[in-house]
Amino acid sequence: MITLALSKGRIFEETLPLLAAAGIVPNENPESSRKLIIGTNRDDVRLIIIRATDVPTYVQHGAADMGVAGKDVLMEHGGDGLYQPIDLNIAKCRMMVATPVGFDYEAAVRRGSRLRVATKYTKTARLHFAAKGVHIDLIKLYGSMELAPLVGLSDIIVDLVSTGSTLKANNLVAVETICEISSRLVVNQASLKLKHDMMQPIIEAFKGAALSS
Ligand code: PRT
Ligand code: MG
Repeated sequence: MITLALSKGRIFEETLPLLAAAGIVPNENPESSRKLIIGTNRDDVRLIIIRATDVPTYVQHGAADMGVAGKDVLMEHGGDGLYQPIDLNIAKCRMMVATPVGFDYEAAVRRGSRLRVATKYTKTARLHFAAKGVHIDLIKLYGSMELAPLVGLSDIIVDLVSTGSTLKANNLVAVETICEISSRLVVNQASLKLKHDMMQPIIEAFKGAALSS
């Protein structure tokens, strides 16, 4: 049995065509089903539906043989015990620094001001500002980072941006790109050795579909 870990929403939706390329069709839609384990048209493949940030943990411990997770999630997790074979080119966005409109970020950085940064991505933010030599106070949040500067919790935020409409709606502006983000297929190393013959064709199909998309 091969267990593939996915999260609901955009990761599930954008992985569907890749699954199809591997001949795998889920029996249910996780948006409407409350089941956490979803069967597929193949007796030897099942899906588990978990929070995006939990995908690397399940794969690392072998509770899932493979999974799809954003590079943002993988950078925070660290990726121990994970084999990261393929950039799937899905769920694309950017990790960015954003500030309230009118905040002079460049000047603040030049002055060496101590910036208060609100983010879910503390490891990524710490590395980014350390590399720039900017002193920061990190404020860890679990969501809606865009609110923090509006109510004085932070000066700036580090968050994912795709269309930019969330920033715009909250009178914020992106001032710096930290990195480009897409989702990756991560694989448990022990599983890959033990179940190589079952897993390799799925990996190859994902690779082919990702390249042609
Ligand atoms: O939502 P939940 O708290 O359950 O978990 P999650 O946010 O980690 O999961 P989900 O499904 O929202 O995101 C899964 C993955 O999709 C992330 O790990 C990213 O790799 C990727 N992805 C791609 C995004 C976005 N685009 C994105 N725009 N994840 C989140 N966003 C959010 C962003 O944080 C911001 O709040 O959307 C908002 C901005 O969108 P725009 O279009 O207004 O710029
Ligand atoms: Mg989300």
